[in-house]
Amino acid sequence: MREELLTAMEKAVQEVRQWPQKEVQIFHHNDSDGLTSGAILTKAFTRAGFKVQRSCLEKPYPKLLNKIYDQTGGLIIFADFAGRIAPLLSELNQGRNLTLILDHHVAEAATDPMVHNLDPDLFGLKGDRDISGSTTCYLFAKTLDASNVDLAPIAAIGAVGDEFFVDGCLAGENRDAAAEAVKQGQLEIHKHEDGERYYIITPGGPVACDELGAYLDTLGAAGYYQNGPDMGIKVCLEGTSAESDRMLKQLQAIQNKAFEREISKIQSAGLKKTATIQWFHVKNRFAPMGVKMIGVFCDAIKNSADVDPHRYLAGFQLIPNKIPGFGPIEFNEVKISMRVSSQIEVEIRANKKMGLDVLLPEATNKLGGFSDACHTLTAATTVAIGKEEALIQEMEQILEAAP
Ligand SMILES: [Mn+2]
Repeated sequence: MREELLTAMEKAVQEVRQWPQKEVQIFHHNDSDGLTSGAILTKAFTRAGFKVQRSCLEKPYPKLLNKIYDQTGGLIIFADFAGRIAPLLSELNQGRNLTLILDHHVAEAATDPMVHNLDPDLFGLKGDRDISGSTTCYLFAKTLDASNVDLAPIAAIGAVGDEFFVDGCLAGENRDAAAEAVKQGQLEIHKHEDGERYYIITPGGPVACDELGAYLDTLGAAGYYQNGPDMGIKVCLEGTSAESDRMLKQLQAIQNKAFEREISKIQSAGLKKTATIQWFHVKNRFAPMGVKMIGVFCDAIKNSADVDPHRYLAGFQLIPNKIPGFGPIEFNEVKISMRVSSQIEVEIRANKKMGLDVLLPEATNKLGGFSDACHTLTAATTVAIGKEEALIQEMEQILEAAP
C-alpha cells in the first residue's frame, strides 16, 4: 500500500532527475486542497533548481489537455485532479513528455510508461479518508528531497480544507502530516467532543485550518478569473496579508450579491421541474467568478425552502471561453452541478436512490460531454451549450429505466 506508493514515487523522482529539461509545468486544482498542492510542488521544485511554470485549472478540460500536449520533452505535473483520466493523458502523451499525476480521487492506471499515475487510490489508500491531494504532493516532495518535510503544515491545511475526517479527526497519511507539523511547532490540535480542530501557528497567532481552507476556497473559486489562485498560493507559502484580506472581502461581496440576486430570481420564477429533477440556469450571471460557483450555489440552497427536498437539484453555468494563462479557448460548453437535499442523501446512502456518480456521468456520456470527478452526493460535468434540456431528459430516462 503505502510502501508501493513510495516506491513508485521514488521511481518517478529518478526519472525527473534524469530528465534533460529543468523546467516543470505544474497544473493544479483551484480549491484549498488544489492550491496547497500547487504551493507544495512549487516550493519543492524551486528548491530543486527547477524553473516552475504554474497554472491553476478549474477542471482538466480535454480541449485544454490537447493544447498542453502540443509539446514534446516537457515535464508536466497534474495535482489534485486527473487521476481518473490517466488513460486519456497516456493517449495524448505517446511517450513524448514526462507526466506525473499527484491526485487522490478515484484513479485509473496509465497506459504510457512515461505517465506516472501516483494517485494513492491505485495503491489501496482512500482519497476520501486517508490522503488529500496536498498530502500526496507532500509525500512526493519529501521523496524528492527529505528537507521538504517542512511543508507538512501546508499539507495539513489542504487536508482539512477537503473535509475528509474520520470521527471529526484527520486520518491516515493526513494525520501523519498534521502530527509532523505539530512536532515542528507549526500546528496545534485542539480536542473537542466531536473530534479535533487544527490551528496553524502564524506570527499573528493561531489560525483555524478550516477557516484558512474556506479563505483559500474563495480566492481560488470566486477569484479564479481575477488572480485569486496566485494570491492563494502566496497565502499558502507566506501566510495571509492585508492585501489578501482585501481581495477576500471583495470576492465575498461579489459572491454574496450574485447569490442573493439568483435566489430572488428562483423565488419569483421558481425552478424548472421534471419528474425527479429540478433545475435552473445562471447563464453568465456569476461572472467574473469561476464555474465552481454553480456547485457552491447549489450547496447553499439545496436544503432551503425554495427547493423541493424530493427532487435532485441541478444548476447550469456557462463556461467562459478563456483560461487564465492560456488565452482564448473555444469551449462553447456549459457546466452542470448537481446536489441533493438531506432527505435524498439518506435515500442514496441506503441505496434506495441512484447516486449522482452514476446518474450524471451516464447521461453526460450519451451526449458526448465530459465527466471528471463525480461523487455520490455531489457531481459536475460539462456538455455543449444547447444540450441542457437534453441532459435533464437523459437523466430522467436513466432513472425511469432503473430497477
Ligand atoms: Mn482534493
